[in-house]
Amino acid sequence: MPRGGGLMAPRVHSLLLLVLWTLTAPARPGPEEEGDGGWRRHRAALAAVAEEEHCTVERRADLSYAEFIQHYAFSRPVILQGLTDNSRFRALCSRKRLLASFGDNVIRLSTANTYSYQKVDLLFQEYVEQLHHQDPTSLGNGEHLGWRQWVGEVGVPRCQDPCFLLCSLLTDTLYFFGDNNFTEWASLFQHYIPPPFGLLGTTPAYSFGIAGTGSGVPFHWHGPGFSEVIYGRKRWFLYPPEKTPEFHPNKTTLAWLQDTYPGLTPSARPLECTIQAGEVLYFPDRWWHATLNLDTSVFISTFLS
Ligand SMILES: O=C(O)CCC(=O)C(=O)O
Repeated sequence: MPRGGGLMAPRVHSLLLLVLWTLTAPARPGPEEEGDGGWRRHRAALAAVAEEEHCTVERRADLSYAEFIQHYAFSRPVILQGLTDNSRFRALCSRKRLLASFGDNVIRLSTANTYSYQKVDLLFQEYVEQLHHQDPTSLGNGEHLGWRQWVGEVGVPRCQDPCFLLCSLLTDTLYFFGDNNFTEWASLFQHYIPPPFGLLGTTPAYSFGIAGTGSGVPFHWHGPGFSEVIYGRKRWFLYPPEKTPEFHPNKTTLAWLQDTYPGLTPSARPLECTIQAGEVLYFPDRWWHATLNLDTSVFISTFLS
């Protein structure tokens, strides 16, 4: 009998060990991740959360302020390229450096639902650690894409109140974005160079965020602003103010993408595009928008309010 017992063939045994290792190994930066600042991409996410087939938001390199005002500021979104160089800020936002500087900070997470104001306080380090254990196919609110495929639409288990925090963390409904303590994070924010385009009568205000693959914010609207991706990729969906989207405020963007988006006629589709690291999306006043992080993403918005 081979050493190690005859219950399991050695190849199966090695395969099982490999699967177990893949599931439980902590995220370690490898050479391929250095460009990601250590914000490891979740391999399983690739099939679940994909980029759009056609980007329908214009990309403009070297846009002048006059052109911005004339063609976009009050009328349509645009993706700005090459306007600022935030490589210093980007280096400071690597996983390792953020953890070293801010790991012990308490951060405030919000539920990523349109009309919910649930807040949860957590150590930044704990939040970062659980990002790598989030399931990119989670649909939020305790629902899971895998469960749906297995059990259909009926009888899908949901998180109940007593397990709210645990379920929310596991099912990706909590989001670190906005609610930043500007005193504690000032040493980082002072290195960010915002897009150099202001709007008369508005003051810029930052919101910094880090979020896991498959997470995002469902449709909502507010004043105009810019959103820059520092690491990762973020897919945006946008509708003009007069075109209220079909969506459920308590469903995640991923659930909307699975359930609603495929049934939209071409004319009912939103403008959409995936913003890559280093790009900046501008959204005009009162435009509806929803987001979906295709990777673990680090991002910063400049709201003009
Ligand atoms: O970046 C995100 O995921 C959310 C951004 C957003 O919805 C906003 O800026 O209002």
